[in-house]
Amino acid sequence: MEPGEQGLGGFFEAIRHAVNCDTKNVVGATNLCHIASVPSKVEKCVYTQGLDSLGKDALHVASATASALEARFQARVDADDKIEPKDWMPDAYRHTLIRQISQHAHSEIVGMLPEGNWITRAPSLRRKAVLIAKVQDEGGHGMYLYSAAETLGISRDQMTAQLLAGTAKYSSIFNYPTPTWADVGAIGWLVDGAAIMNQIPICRCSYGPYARAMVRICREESFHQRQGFEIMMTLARGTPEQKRMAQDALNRWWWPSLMMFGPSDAESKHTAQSMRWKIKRFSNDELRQHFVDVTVPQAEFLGLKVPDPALRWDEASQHYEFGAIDWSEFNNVLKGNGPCNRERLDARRRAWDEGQWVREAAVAHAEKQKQRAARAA
Ligand code: BYC
Repeated sequence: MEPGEQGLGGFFEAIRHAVNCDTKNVVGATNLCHIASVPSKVEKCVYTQGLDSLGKDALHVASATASALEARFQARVDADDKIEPKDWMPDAYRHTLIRQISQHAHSEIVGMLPEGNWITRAPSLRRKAVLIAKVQDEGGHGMYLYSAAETLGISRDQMTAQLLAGTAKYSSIFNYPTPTWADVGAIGWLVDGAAIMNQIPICRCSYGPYARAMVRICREESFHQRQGFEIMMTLARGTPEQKRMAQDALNRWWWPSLMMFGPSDAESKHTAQSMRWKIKRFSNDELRQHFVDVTVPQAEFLGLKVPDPALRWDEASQHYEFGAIDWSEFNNVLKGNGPCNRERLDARRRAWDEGQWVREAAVAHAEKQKQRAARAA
């Protein structure tokens, strides 16, 4: 049985026991680095750059009706076959993937900013080295994801233009500020924790390039989550002032982290279709609940209090019940009115403008290499 086939609890349980990781017995760790049971065939393939908007199937099915093509496509999805870039796929499937993968890529890139804010002020050389490596990892994730989206027929320049024009979304969570060092811990613990909860199921997404990109990303996110938890543990066990800082960061990041999973299932316009296509394996609410169930005991281990007076363990359902999410805040952030929306986009626009000479130099260098090779031939 593969991860994802045995329901949410069983899925994460399988991950937990898949390999003998050093975090296995640490109460406070999420243990989501255990993704060895991701099918190995997923890891063997590489991206294809040969784009063809109709796909190889089109050569053989000129007379086939659209519904026959769709039925065959859905049968492949149902059989857990991977859909590859040159395969026939419904336009709506292609557009859904472009939307989700490009939003995901933008989130990784914009997500470098809140933590990048602390690189120059990290409290020790060790913390600085780790933080630089983490932020660099997020940049790498963005690159894999832009590459995965490109296999669907959109260019990196188009996606960048959409981000800079403010027409593309990126995760709501990165529109919140990081005023203290504890925010770096809270982001690693909660934001990366929520991200891997959401992203491990994507390792089994029906679209091959996206699924394969997620394997490495999840392994790295798992390390990020643990480094964040370790920062929180150090602060929580430090001076009263450090503990207050950790609690304050938890107070500010808790609710936005729950919002990361997206609107409630009742309000989610894409979930039902995305689950039929196996782009998503679990609904927003299922993943959010699982995050709460896993994270509340971690907060208790840290000696911190989750800022939710309605939070209580329900013996009958074996889940935590939690208070109502303020969806007006979420919608406001999505509309561009969060505390840092403007600042984040300004930073990306500045980086694009200031990187113009690098792009020009790279093109000039490639041209020079080409001419040199032509002369040598
Ligand atoms: N923020 O029908 P729904 C990271 C939008 S970065 C903003 O449920 P779907 C990291 C949604 O796009 C990881 N928008 O949509 C990096 C849709 O709008 P459109 C980021 C959101 O797609 C650095 C509308 O609301 N993770 O790990 O079925 C440092 C309706 O929603 C959000 C991903 O990108 C949101 N939170 O489900 C540290 C994961 N939620 O497009 C860490 C991949 C919803 O119709 N993405 N919206 O205009 C997904 O899994 C899914 O796209 C979502 C939403 C669960 C996010």
